[in-house]
Amino acid sequence: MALIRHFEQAAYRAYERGELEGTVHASIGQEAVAVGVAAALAESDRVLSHHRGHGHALARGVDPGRLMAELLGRSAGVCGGKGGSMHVADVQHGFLGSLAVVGSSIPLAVGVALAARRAGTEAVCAVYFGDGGCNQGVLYESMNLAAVWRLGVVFVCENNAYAITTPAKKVTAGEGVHARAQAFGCSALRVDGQDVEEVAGATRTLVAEARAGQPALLECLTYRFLGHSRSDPAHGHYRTRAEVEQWQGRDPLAVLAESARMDTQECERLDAEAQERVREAVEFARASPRPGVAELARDVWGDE
Ligand SMILES: Cc1ncc(C[n+]2csc(CCOP(=O)(O)OP(=O)(O)O)c2C)c(N)n1
Ligand SMILES: [Mg+2]
Repeated sequence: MALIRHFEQAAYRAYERGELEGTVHASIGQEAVAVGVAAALAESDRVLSHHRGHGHALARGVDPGRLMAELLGRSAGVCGGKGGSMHVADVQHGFLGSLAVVGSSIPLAVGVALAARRAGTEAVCAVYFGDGGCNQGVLYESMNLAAVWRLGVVFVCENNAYAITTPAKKVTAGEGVHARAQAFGCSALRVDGQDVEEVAGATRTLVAEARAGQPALLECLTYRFLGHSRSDPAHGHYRTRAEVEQWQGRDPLAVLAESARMDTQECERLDAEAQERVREAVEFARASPRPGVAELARDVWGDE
């Protein structure tokens, strides 16, 4: 979690210096979802993500240097510097991709789980999406197919209460996405997304079910501490400063640090270690050249 926090802070600074083009969607405040879910997955499992996906990639074991290089558009990046912040994939780590079109990674997870079944493996596919993504119709086609074919999909909804400026509560009918999943016969749990141990525990339960052919959904109640993307201030017009501060009082790193599992010295050591890894990641990324024109058409077709 500390690695994700420092990494995204560094990405923001890189943007401010003009080293990172486009924008950055930081998951600061939501680190426990990325880490809790990843902790419950096996190495052979697969992950798909969305536009706010740096944390999901890092939690999955993607190298911070190669991820930072991707964000800075350098050829040492995991996608050769041609994907950027919102299009990250690292197949070797089972991170099959973050996709910027809201909801678009969800049906891919069903396909990945079907492929795993056909290959005779027990691998599951976890797919992260937001509360905005949960109102895309494709989620329900995906749940339906996963349920009737009994596929190993774990749908992970990161409910951070807003889709850009739209409050989830105003646009989500019924009791929420976990209740909708139950209507399809999926197992579903709703957890405190600020508590990494609670997220990991619930994910373990659901992953075991998914491996046995019972698709599942995990709804994590969380909050992004910063704005939607780099251009949105942390205290946008759509949410009050008091609300932001109340959630900042439930910082996932602090929640874990204050739990009986950690002591202050260990937290400080891990934080310093994470900071150093991010410093090295930025250095590594900067040392890599930008992809040249010759690389423009490479990776467009799978067989080339
Ligand atoms: C199909 C589609 N519509 C609109 C957008 C623009 N857009 C980018 S992020 C976003 C909000 C997504 O909200 P949510 O799913 O809750 O994720 P969060 O940003 O809160 O993590 C929107 C509407 C998009 N990328 N794709
Ligand atoms: Mg959201």
